[in-house]
Amino acid sequence: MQHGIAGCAVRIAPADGTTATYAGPMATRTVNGTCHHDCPDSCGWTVTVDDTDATTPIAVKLRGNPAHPYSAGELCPKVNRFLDRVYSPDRLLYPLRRVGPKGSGEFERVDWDDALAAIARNLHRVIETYGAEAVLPFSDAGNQSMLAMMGLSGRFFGHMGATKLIRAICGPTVGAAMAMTNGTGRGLDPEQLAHSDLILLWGTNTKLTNRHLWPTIERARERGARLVVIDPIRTVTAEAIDPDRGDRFVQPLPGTDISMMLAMMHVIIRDGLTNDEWIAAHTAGYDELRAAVAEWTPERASDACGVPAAVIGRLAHDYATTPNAAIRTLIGAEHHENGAMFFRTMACLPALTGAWAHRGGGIAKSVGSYTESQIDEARLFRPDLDRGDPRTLNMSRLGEILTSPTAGEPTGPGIHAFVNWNCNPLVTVPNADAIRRGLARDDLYTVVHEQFMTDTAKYADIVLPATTQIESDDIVFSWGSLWTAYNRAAIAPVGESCSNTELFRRLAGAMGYTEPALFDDDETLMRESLPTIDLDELRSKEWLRAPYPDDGRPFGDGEFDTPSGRVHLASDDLVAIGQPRVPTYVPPNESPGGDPELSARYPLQLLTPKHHTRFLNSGYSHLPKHGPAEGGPFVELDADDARARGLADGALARVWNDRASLDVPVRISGRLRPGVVAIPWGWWTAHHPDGNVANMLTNDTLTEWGGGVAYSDTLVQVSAAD
Ligand SMILES: Nc1nc2c(c(=O)[nH]1)N[C@H]1C(S)=C(S)[C@@H](COP(=O)(O)OP(=O)(O)OC[C@H]3O[C@@H](n4cnc5c(=O)[nH]c(N)nc54)[C@H](O)[C@@H]3O)O[C@H]1N2
Ligand SMILES: Nc1nc2c(c(=O)[nH]1)N[C@H]1C(S)=C(S)[C@@H](COP(=O)(O)OP(=O)(O)OC[C@H]3O[C@@H](n4cnc5c(=O)[nH]c(N)nc54)[C@H](O)[C@@H]3O)O[C@H]1N2
Ligand code: SF4
Ligand SMILES: [Mo]
Repeated sequence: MQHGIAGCAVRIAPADGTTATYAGPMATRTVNGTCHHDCPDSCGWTVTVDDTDATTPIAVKLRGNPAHPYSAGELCPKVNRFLDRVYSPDRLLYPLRRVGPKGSGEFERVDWDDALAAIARNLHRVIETYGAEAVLPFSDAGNQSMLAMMGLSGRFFGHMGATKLIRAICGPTVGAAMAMTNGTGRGLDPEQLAHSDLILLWGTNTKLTNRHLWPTIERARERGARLVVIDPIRTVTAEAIDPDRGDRFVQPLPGTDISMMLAMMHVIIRDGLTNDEWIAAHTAGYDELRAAVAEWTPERASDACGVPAAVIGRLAHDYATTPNAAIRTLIGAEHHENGAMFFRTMACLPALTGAWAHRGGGIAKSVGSYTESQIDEARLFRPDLDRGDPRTLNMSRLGEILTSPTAGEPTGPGIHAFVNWNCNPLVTVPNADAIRRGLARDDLYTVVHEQFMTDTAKYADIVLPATTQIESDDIVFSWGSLWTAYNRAAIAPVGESCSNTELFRRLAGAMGYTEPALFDDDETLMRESLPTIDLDELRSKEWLRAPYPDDGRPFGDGEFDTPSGRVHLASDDLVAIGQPRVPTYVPPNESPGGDPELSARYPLQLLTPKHHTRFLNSGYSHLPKHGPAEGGPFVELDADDARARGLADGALARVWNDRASLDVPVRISGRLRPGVVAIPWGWWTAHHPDGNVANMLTNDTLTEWGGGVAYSDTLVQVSAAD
């Protein structure tokens, strides 16, 4: 943290709507922090704070911190306006009690003591009537800092004996999938892509979702590296390729890539491009894999994935003849019924060519497996405090959990209390119309801790105000780079808001709990949970790099984390969970290759991707400098699909399936294959004329293993809206 005095004249509108004026020079200081968003970049920022009124320091500027080792001074169009969020007139500043029907948004202000007493009374009532498993804690990575995401909530609900939530809507499946092949989810540090000669951006939209990695890719390109983007959408990242330099865009149909990977392996083996020495020394099950891919000619794969056989053949050759070829992947491809097999199969590719032996070769995914491994989970979560062995329920099945008459049966009682923070499920979780019906239940007691009156919060009995990242200290473990960074609070909590850890201390007190570990302060939590990180050093240096091999190669010695130390091209662990030993392509059930009857009724595959540069998930569409600037939601169609339905550009279309329907204007584009449509995700009910959202259409089937969810396997029909 730097201190300084600056004589600038800045005007800001304080939260109460009054205009502050300054008679003289402001007394300002700067405070460094780290972005908390669920984004791989975890950028460093600097907040300028005006201390003129010593009782209420005000943040007047927030900019990228040029000294940050990864983001190097740049933020993004979401967070460049972060102070508009902090001081938004719509920010929740006080506890609220619902006075109108659920969903109406009618609330009245109450004080914290009354709010906490009401919550404790109702949670005790539910626990006494149905048992503690009738309480469902529900959160995700709205703030992915350590304290905000992992501090105290686990202890609080564990001590209560509440149902445990499987939070796997984003990321865990990728790691669980790769582990079936390599014994670990570890991979390349993405910054190693700078050393690669061929980079496959496979199911990731780097320029939009991971923008601070782009300079690394550009460095590789300056050295002559070629780029291949593999995505069912011609994204902004796909637009960045240069075919004249040998770059390529490959456009499979959603959920079909495994067939293409199998065919690539077929070609690599058929054409003698394998690294036989490396295979013999470091893999197990090669013969079985070879037999499995023998039938997967590029022609057969082409029928499944829509990519011409010649393109698959060329891709296989380019990949196998570039020793240090790198695959960069992130989350997008996980969201299919075969999302785990996608990554398990992908992990076989570098094993056939020995790419891991070369600097810049291998697979780069989330690096959370390096950074977050520095957290001692037993010390942070304290499972020793857990009461009993409560059931687990998967967050992606929330609609079903809240609406089935015996929600949660047969393993426990229905859900009667819902405590939600760090997540806006009505907009972000699939099959959201069922969630809405569930949240509307009169017999469900709902508490939401939020910064804004979200679609979900409108269904709460009590809404509690949450701080933003500049209002409390925390530590951010990046999953896009190896840097772990400190976040220093720049200002005091705005209004009566409180941080997530403070929320759970208050709730524990209100519940009458006496276990001391439920009341640990933030300093204790940070000091005790990080055995390999010196907190004072982290604070003074501001960021520390997670341990990673000096030569850049995570498996340079060819030793993997499987029991045999080898890459498992065939895997007994998969058999143990009812999956095939070798990579296998099964089309998603909700896809044209899956259920013919369903796809006859709903012939179009719907993607609902992250699309807008000014949005981060569901968190910005409601803000005046974000939503209106992005122009509103739409459904994107190929020209032939639109013409076949008599839909002109801009016409209002109805997109529907058995789950829900959504009215949205048509945008005809050349970015999609025929048969694939896309609706950008992140808009709220208020942004749609029919009061629905994109996730009301999406599929909540889980991935084969790893607990992920298949919202990108959604079939719909589109027609003109009446
Ligand atoms: N259709 C479709 N659905 C998707 C996706 C998609 O691409 N398409 N992506 C999926 C993915 S990858 C993810 S990660 C999820 C994200 O889903 P969510 O986790 O719901 O996403 P966010 O919008 O990032 O954050 C949710 C809320 O957290 C609040 N928040 C921020 N900081 C704090 C805090 O410190 N305390 C509290 N209490 N609240 C805070 C914000 O105000 C915001 O309303 O959505 C998934 N759903
Ligand atoms: N601007 C912006 N940035 C963000 C976010 C945001 O909302 N807005 N969200 C943040 C979050 S929570 C996350 S998890 C990351 C996600 O980062 P990414 O994983 O890079 O992003 P996604 O858009 O989820 O998915 C990437 C691509 O996968 C493609 N895809 C879908 N299905 C398939 C398939 O079957 N095969 C192939 N090859 N590709 C497929 C989609 O079309 C999409 O272009 O982004 C983060 N960054
Ligand atoms: S949302 Fe992502 S890109 Fe934007 S400032 Fe935060 S970490 Fe950086
Ligand atoms: Mo995510």
